[in-house]
Formats: sequence, structure tokens, C-alpha cells
Amino acid sequence: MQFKYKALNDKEYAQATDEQLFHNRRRFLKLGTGALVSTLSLDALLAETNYDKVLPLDFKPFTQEENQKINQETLTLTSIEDTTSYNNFYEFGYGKSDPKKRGHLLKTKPWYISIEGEVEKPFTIELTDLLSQVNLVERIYRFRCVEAWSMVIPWIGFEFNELIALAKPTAKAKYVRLSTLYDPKQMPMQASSFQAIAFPYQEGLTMQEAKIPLTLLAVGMYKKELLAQNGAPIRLVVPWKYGYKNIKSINKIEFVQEQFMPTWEAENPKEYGFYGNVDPEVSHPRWSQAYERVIGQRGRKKTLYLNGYQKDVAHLYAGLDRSKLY
Ligand SMILES: Nc1nc2c(c(=O)[nH]1)N[C@H]1C(S)=C(S)[C@@H](COP(=O)(O)O)O[C@H]1N2
Ligand SMILES: [Mo]
Repeated sequence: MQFKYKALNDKEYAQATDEQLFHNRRRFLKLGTGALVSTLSLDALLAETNYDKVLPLDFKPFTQEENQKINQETLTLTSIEDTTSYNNFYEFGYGKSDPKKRGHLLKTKPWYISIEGEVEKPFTIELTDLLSQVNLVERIYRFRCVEAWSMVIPWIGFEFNELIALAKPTAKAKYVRLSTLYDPKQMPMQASSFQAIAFPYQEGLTMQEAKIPLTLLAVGMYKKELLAQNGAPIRLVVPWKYGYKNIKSINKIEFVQEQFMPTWEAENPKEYGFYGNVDPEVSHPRWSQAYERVIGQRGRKKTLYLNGYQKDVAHLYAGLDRSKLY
């Protein structure tokens, strides 16, 4: 299996100090294995972003077997350059380049997450503590925004199931609601007089969806800790749903009895629903969802039902009206 972006091996990543990593990357470029990524973009990235200052993570790498089982095809990774500079993160601004520009305002260490609602006993946990109690894995997933563009991202995270095991929800818990940090000092759009959406950003899943092994709480990308623009230090990844369900910079996880109104549904319920399932046959009221623009590549590709993860999740929606699961 050949990925378009094949960087340092796991051992190199794990052992590298920031400086070594920088030199390894350079060597990698010189050797020409980087021909698949433009030298220009990686160099520009090294110069412009603090990605190399982000710490490597200890995780179980994604194997070829898992890739075949989950994705059923070899995916071409989107470049780091694109995934870290073309972002939706309204807390930092409404332009695609705003999150990268303003992300430095976000302080992610320490980072506290409160677990609330229908659980045996509510608690607050610091992220480092949480990470010592879960298994980090690498997963390469398709990522499809409701705006009809897509990427392929190598995440590092842990299965939401592991959070559920620690939180011990009661039998009353039917949904999980996640919230993004609310702090206008760190997230400047929260202080702005013009707000396109209500803050704090909230999203969620049914408990059944949260338990699907594909559902991750991600803390890294490309073998490193997440950058602010991608939702540092912890964000949701549900690859069969549109990007807006993948809530960033989470500091509250509540288990609740009733379906609730997430941010985008509250903003415009005719266009963005609670489910947000990727479905090429269910058009957005203002555009078709049949095709997607693959960031970093020419042309468009056909969008897959449930973003290509139907084998793992279609059973959740059997018998339901697909036109209502947007
Ligand atoms: N808190 C928060 N989470 C968010 C958003 C946001 O504006 N705020 N945007 C969503 C949308 S619309 C998309 S497409 C993805 C983008 O993730 P990426 O920038 O890491 O690709 O984040 C989602 N999570
Ligand atoms: Mo999105």
C-alpha cells in the first residue's frame, strides 16, 4: 500500500526530538521519497507553522489490514499543509485561513474536560490524565465537509467507547452532547458582536453512534498532537458524518436522555440536521451532495453513501428515511 504522503516511520517519530525531526524531514525531502508531496509545501509548512514543535504521540499505528477493513481502498492522504491551513473553526473567524492565523490564542495545557449528566458520578479530568487511561490508535479516514469538499486525514485518538467506559453512563443516557470551550479571550469570535452561530459550539451523537468503534476522540494528526486550528487538544471524529459534527476543542461531555438541538441545527434546521450523515442522494437545499472537491487534487469525485463507511454503520439507520438524516 502506497500513501501519497509517506513520512518518517513510527520509530523515527517516537524517537525524534524537535530538532532531529526537523533534520529528518529535510533528509527525507532530499532523498526524494517526498516527491509525492511537493517540496515547496512541506518547506513552507516548516517555515510557517509550529507543527514540528508539536509533540509526537505514542500510539498503535494503523495497519494495512485495518485500512482495508475500514476504508476498503487505499486512500491518498491530504497534505499537512492543506489540513492545517484550510479550516472551519468559527471561534477564530469565518474565513478558512483564520483558524491558523489566530489559533495561537488558544491555551491547551492544562486542559480540563467535565463529564456530566446521566453518569454514575460526574467528574472533571485533565487531558494528560485521561490519555493515561486510554489506548491511542492511528486511523486514516475520509473527511467530508457539508460544503462539498473533502480530505483524507491520519488521526490519532481513542475510541469513544473508552470514554464511555470511564464515564459509566446510566441506562437513562440515550445521547451524548459535546461542547467546545467558551472563552472569548482565547476564541475571539465569541466576543464579536457579529456571530454567525451561537457559542459554545455544541454537537452530539446518539449513544449507539458514539459506541461505533469508528467514532474517535482525536488528539493528534500526522503522528503529532493536534494544532489549534484542527481542534486541539481534543476533538470528535465521526467519519461517516459531515464535518460540522466533528466538534473541536471539547471541554464538556454530557450524557443526556433526550435529543437536543446542536449548534448548526439551531442555526438553520432546514440545512443542517442532528444526524449530518454523508449521503450523495440527499441534497443540501442549496447544492448537490453527489460530488466532492478533493482538497489538493484536481477535479471532483463521487461522494460515497455514509462517506464509504456503510459496512460499519448502515445498520444504525436501517428502515429510517434517509432524507431526514441530513
Ligand atoms: N468548535 C467548532 N468545531 C467545529 C467547527 C467550528 O466552527 N467550531 N467547524 C466544523 C466544520 S464545519 C468542519 S468542516 C470541521 C473542520 O475540521 P478541520 O478544520 O480540522 O478540517 O470542524 C468542525 N468542528
Ligand atoms: Mo464543515
